Amino acid sequence: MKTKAISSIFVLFAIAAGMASMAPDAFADHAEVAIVTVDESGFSQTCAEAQGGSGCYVPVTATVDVGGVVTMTNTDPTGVHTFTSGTVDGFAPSPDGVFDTGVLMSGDAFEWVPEAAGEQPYYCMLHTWMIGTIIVQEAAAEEHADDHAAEEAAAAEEAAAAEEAAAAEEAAAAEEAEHAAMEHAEAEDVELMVMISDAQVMGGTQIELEFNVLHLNYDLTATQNGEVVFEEKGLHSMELIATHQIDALGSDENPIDVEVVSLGIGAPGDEDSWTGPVGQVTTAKVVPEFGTIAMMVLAVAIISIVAVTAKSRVVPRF
Ligand SMILES: [Cu+2]
Repeated sequence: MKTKAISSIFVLFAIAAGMASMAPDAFADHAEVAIVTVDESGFSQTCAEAQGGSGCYVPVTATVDVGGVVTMTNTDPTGVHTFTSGTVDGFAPSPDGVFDTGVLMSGDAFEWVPEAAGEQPYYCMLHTWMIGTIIVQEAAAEEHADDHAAEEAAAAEEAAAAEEAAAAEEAAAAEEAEHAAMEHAEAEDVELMVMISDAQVMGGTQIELEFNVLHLNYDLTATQNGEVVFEEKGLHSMELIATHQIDALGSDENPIDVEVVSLGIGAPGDEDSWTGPVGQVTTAKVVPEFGTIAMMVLAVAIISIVAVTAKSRVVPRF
């Protein structure tokens, strides 16, 4: 028993040491920097600085040299996230097109090589309270003395590990980044993303749709056992989030199938001026068995009218 207690203490030390080496400063290697997402940052806003948190990305402010490599990894086992360059005002995002990881499933990573010095803000398209900053500096700028030596060593180790993990993807990632840049140039505003979440509310099911665009017109249909339990055509979402109440409960045996079909983006009733992708965006099986408050991400999907949709990661998720 005593041995066990002692070894537990060792484990604790190891964990503490590990955590210390993960302190934000340890990442401040300027040639390479790794940014990760905070666990459960998609469900709770407590990580957000507005809520007094320390940031939903770690480190929340990262520094890298021009020509260096920023590796962005979704390390959150509970959700999907993006690193999208630009700013967000409340729920209204303004992507600036410098980089966009697209939807990163847990464990996915993306590399960005900054080409110009300056401050680059970014956010998560799916959880707009998640924001971070990358400070890009000239490579020759500020090589301070050895007060950072230990940290740099730790960071280098960290970076080496990240590099190893990323090495296999590197060539592909570079190519992908190029494509992504092209895609952005051509298709900035026509990519449509819808995320479906659900919760059990008032004996029924609350469906929450989260969009990456304002003013989406769409049809929403829900069926259970082949019967339509909810059907609304020509819905219009003024905001990035729309909530619908369905008077039925899904279960493992009798799930509710939800389908979202995009009709286009624009003012309601003015179909001729609508833009953006049209067609089925996503479907999801709704089984709200996890309490009344938690929203569960059921599906994330992106459709796009450009030819390079293969690069846009259509990710239906059940
Ligand atoms: Cu997120």
